[in-house]
Amino acid sequence: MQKGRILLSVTGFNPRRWMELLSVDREVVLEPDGPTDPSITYAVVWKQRPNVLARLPNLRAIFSIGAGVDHIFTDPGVPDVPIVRVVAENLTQYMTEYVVWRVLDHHRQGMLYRAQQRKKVWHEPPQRPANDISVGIMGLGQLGRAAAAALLALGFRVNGWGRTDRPMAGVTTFSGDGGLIPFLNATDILVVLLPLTPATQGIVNYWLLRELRRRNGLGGAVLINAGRGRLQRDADILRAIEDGTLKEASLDVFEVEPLPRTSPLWSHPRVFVTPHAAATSDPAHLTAPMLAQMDAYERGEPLQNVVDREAGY
Ligand code: NDP
Ligand code: OXD
Repeated sequence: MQKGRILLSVTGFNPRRWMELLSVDREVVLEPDGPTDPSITYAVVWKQRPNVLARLPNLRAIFSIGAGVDHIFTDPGVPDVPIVRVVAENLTQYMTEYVVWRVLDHHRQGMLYRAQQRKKVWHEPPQRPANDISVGIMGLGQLGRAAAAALLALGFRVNGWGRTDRPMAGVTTFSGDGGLIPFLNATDILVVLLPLTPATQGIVNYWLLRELRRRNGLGGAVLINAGRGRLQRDADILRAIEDGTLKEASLDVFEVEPLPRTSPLWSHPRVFVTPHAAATSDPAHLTAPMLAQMDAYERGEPLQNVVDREAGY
């Protein structure tokens, strides 16, 4: 029997490689043959065109090209079929590298040394051991837990905050609204790996940053956000850096992406900017598992990594 067609609906980047690799097993189209095309059984999407999925009668599941799925829900016409998100070793590894890289750079005073080098200054500031620093991970999920394990191996103390209490060996865990302030009060370097949902939008604001621990000798609290830009308020981060609430920040994500050229974040000496590049979705690693899931689902097996639509992630 002929396998159903895949609709590959992507905006913001060229999906050529995704097209090639998905096409090894199924016919792939970039547009359906009309809004009610019966031949489409799966959709693989990144910021799909609004309403393109709404009336496809035989659509069985939607596959997100990313770990996050907020890009799917901005479309008012998302039909009630399962949504599968990316959970993959390769993507997790990229995110772990990013988090470890940024934590170590802040911890080992990378910003100060780069400024000193530009001025040819030979000066060694005080060093402190990793086990004197608490890294707090907001969002102790697939990516947060892997980053936590790597940070623990380096000797950092690690706190984690989630919606529900999910203990992890070696990590001090906090959960829910009641756990947020104690989590922040015990955190020197805050790593944000939350999904963007109605409950988390704008959570990284000035008042939250005020709750981070600022101990003498450590030089101030640090923010690292690789979750989503709309978790944060860019202006609040600038304010916090300017008034000493934060010492430095590493930001991979922004309220508006691409970050507008007029944003003061681009040139701030204590902000490290990357272009939403912490953990890329590599089709060479992700298309085969997607195709395998489609086949397994058609054999009657359950889909893996299905989004909880009520929770929004
Ligand atoms: P998971 O779903 O595995 O983990 C999400 C975590 O956030 C869970 O610990 C969850 O709590 C927690 N959480 C969700 N909502 C709340 C809330 N309201 N209050 C407190 N905690 C909450 O996601 P991943 O780890 O796979 O990915 C996390 C995010 O990283 C993605 O959604 C995406 O936005 C971002 N991302 C960014 C990339 C980049 O390149 N910058 C690349 C890939 C992902 P609980 O454990 O209780 O469910
Ligand atoms: C993702 C992303 O969600 O790359 O995977 O942002």
